[in-house]
Amino acid sequence: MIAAAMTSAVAAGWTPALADDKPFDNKLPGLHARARAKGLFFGSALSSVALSNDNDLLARLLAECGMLVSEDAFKWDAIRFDQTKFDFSRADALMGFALLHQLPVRGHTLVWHEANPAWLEPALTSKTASEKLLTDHIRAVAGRYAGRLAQWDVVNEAILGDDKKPQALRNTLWLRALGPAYIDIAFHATAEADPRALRVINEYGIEYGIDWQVRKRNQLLDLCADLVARKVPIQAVGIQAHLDAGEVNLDQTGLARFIADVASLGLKVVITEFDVRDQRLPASIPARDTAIAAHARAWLDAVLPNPAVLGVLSWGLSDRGTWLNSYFPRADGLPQRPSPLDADLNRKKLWGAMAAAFDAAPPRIAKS
Ligand code: 9MR
Repeated sequence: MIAAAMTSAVAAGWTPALADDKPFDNKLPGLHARARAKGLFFGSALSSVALSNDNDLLARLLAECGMLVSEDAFKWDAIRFDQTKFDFSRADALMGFALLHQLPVRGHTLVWHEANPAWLEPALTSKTASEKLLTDHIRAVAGRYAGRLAQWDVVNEAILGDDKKPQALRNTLWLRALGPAYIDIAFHATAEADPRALRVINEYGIEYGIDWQVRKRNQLLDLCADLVARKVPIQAVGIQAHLDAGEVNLDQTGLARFIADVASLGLKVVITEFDVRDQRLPASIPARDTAIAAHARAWLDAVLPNPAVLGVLSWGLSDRGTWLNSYFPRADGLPQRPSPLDADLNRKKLWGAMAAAFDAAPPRIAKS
């Protein structure tokens, strides 16, 4: 029922609480304040380049965000560029900024098939060597920031049914080296190194009601159920939420059911990399922004009601520097508009849609 109502609202060009195209006042309370009023949080990813040279963006981040995640600094290729040395300079810079401003940080990510240094896969010569490399890495990285990170994406993007591996696992360097046990090893090592950070399995492509994504939801659920049954210390599912405003199959009912199923396993949910690409929409900026905002609102309205959902992080606060212009370029060459703030750091309709979605979310009831 919800799905039908929202689909027709989107089709009708419905736009959330916007009488006209006037920008929102940047002095109104930020997205985190709106989320926090319901017991949720809002945060954003930040690149190391922006952290070191974009003070205007940093000022807006402080106004909008209650959590930070680095786009790059905690990945293997940042910390382990050299096999014999650890380089924590970028991660430490983010931690320093966050500490100064008392902002919680999520760590992203300890295990991924991308952003690895070239030396890594050749070094995975045996199960013993591979397990040692993985656990040593996790001990060093999660151990260094133990007690100071709110969450860890322990395993990122583990599933790809097309690879035809057991449990629909993606055929990655870690799967080849250790088999499915790499997931268990990573979660156990993280729990030992930093027991306080929420341990997340993070995934994309479960956002919509299209065939491969519906399959992926079930594959992820099965994987989580298996991990929980075997007492692997997983605590939450991260839904990346790289949305596509040109996708018509929002499937709110299926998405809400997926989240309820995750919650029934005793797991929390975090929306980890929210943004809305628009390469399938026409060029007009007002029309694009309206469609993006409506799409985001419809999606968030399906997700936020479940109390297992803890909060939302956008993958970049502003349209400046978004990854999407290189990964999903528009045919007309125009920059994409996926973020709550535009490239001049002004609040867009998407900002309004997100704020309104937080306002509409049921309050989380604190357990006494
Ligand atoms: O946005 C990130 C980009 O700047 C990096 O070059 C890239 C490789 O490290 O990773 C991008 O972030 C990805 C994230 O880590 C995992 N989910 C998909 C994100 C977009 O590709």
